[in-house]
Amino acid sequence: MSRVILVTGATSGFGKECAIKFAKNGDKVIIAGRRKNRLEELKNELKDCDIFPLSFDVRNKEEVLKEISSLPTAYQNIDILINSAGLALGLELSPEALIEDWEQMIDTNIKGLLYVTKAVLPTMIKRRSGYIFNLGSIAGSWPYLGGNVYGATKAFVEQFSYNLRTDLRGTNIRVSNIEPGAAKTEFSNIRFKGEIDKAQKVYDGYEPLVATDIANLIFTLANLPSHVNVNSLEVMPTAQTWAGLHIEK
Ligand code: NDP
Ligand code: 8X3
Repeated sequence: MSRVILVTGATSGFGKECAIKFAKNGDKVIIAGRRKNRLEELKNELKDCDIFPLSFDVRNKEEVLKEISSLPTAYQNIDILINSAGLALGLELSPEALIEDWEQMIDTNIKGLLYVTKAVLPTMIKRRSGYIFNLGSIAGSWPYLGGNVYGATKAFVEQFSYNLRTDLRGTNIRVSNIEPGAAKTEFSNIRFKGEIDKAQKVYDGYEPLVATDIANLIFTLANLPSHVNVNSLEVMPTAQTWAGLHIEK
């Protein structure tokens, strides 16, 4: 039976590939993002699929609640929420990092994810069914130079995912925190604010993850029997491993 999927961050990267994967499977997909032109392009690309574009900025609480609560009837019963909207800004060490970048990451990765989740929960609870995928990151568990607030926002996403799952016991709603490592999307273009050469260097010399890797994993988890909950899934390119513990001498 076709499910209703809400994907935030559907204009690029993981979110976009999740939207494509579920839509081609015959699910109804609500694609969300700020860039309306990208949403329209994706709708056209998937013209044989059931797609509903919904443009909002996850940082705008009123807009999030208004847009999600006024969905047409056919899209109201959201079965799966994929919280992919998010970003890293800058890779400066804490003393040099811009406070405005920190604020934007907190507002998007933490508060935005909370607003969307809060908007979707009541119907899931009423229907005693649902699946929430949060895009955490390896950065939420493993510090790296310049990761500072980005990593901290993803640590929040991890703990919130576990706590949400705990609060939702008895509701049949599943929650998974997906924690990818280096994946070649527009992520680094955004982090380095359009400095494309710098962004490209992040992925030079090895085979990074790509967005379809993560979309395929999310799709697989979404199709597991409903009594199975994968709490977290850490995924890295084979070429990437944990850093050694550095001692400054
Ligand atoms: P992309 O930059 O390719 O996509 C980010 C998406 O987030 C875009 O669709 C963008 O849409 C959306 N977005 C950003 N800010 C807002 C906002 N204020 N309101 C609504 N939508 C917003 O990056 P990825 O696909 O790689 O990243 C997706 C998620 O995965 C993020 O949470 C990221 O932190 C996480 N992640 C990424 C990894 C990577 O290496 N790529 C690894 C681990 C986790 P628009 O601009 O149109 O609004
Ligand atoms: C993105 C992964 O390692 O670039 O969340 O921070 S990393």
